[in-house]
Amino acid sequence: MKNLVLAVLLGYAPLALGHGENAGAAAGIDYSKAEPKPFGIAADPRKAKRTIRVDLTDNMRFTPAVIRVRRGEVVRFVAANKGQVLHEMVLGTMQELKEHAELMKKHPGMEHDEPHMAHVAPGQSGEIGWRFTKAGTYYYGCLVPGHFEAGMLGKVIVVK
Ligand SMILES: [Cu+2]
Repeated sequence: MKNLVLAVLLGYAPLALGHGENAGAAAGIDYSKAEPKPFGIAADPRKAKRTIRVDLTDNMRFTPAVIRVRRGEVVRFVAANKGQVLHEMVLGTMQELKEHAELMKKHPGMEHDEPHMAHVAPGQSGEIGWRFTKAGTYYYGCLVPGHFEAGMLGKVIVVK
């Protein structure tokens, strides 16, 4: 398993450069046109009353791995990559993250950038502004091939 993860990491490494310029998904987003998702809607991080910093590390973990937020509050996530390889923070339902992780395995070079995700080069940080519109349990995962499978997953508990 370890070798597999390593092979995947090495295979993916060159892409890290391409992603490097993306300091945060929040840049250049027109929030008035944000599309509602089952887990909420993109929101201007400048309107957030709360910033939650999440560290992304090469042991395939997010710290913190559990976050509690209030329904309706705008949250600014700052995803800081403390590792040596590309990581990402992608918000979603468990089903969406699983489907997306499968897609990433089939198309490792797939480039996509949406407001609910931040691709973060080593040593950089990315930003996501989000409003969770429904109470429930949602997730954030790293969908760099191999990372999600290795357990790079966190949980957002949205309370009323
Ligand atoms: Cu990762």
